[in-house]
Amino acid sequence: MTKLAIIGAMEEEIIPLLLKFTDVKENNFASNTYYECKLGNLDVVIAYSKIGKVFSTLTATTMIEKFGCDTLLFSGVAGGINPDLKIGDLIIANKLTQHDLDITAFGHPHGYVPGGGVFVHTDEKLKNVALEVANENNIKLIEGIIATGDQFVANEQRKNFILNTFNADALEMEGASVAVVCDALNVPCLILRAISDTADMDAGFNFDEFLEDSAKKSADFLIKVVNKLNK
Ligand code: 4EZ
Repeated sequence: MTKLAIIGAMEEEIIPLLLKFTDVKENNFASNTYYECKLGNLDVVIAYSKIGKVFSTLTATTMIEKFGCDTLLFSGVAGGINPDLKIGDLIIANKLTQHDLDITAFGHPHGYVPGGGVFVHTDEKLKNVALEVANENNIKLIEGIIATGDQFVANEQRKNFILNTFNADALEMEGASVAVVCDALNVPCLILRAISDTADMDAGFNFDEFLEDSAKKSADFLIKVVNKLNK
């Protein structure tokens, strides 16, 4: 690892991260701010992409192609689907899908387009480092499927569709697009999320209440992963 990218979707998701790094320099590019910084000798670039698949694709691609990052970590919050995931709990994706990608009219499964696959996988080694960190620190971390789409899900019907179609454990709006970029460009990635709500009719309310706390839980865990990677 020579340069590490850390992405969140919202400012709230990267604020607790930025505090941990030194020599922070702002670099404005493509209508966004990239924070170039250091952790000891390690070069790190941090940014929040803005919400959704398009903005997160732009940010992930920029991190890799413009800034030369060769490892990518995403930190943020998600809606829980798996009933084992309570607000504040952590999940890492072993694979992700775009739940709103739909050419089923042509007989294809949900999440599939020709040339792509229903699921995109994340890096096994990074995932194992995260699982080790969880183990060593006695932190609950679930490994599972994350479904991504350009919708804030706040109803049981959509949530159940995503559960039944993809067997997803959590849902959010950026993970799969970032993972697709990393897979295509051969950059190992880790998608980490802390639960802020359970994508039901209380989701909007819960999200507002728990965004800050859960974003910090994800950020604090991510820093532990970064420290282990940087040893
Ligand atoms: C998107 N992020 C939510 C951004 C919402 C409001 C101003 C995560 C997330 C999420 N995404 C948390 N809970 C969710 C849910 N129920 N549906 C979709 O990545 C911004």
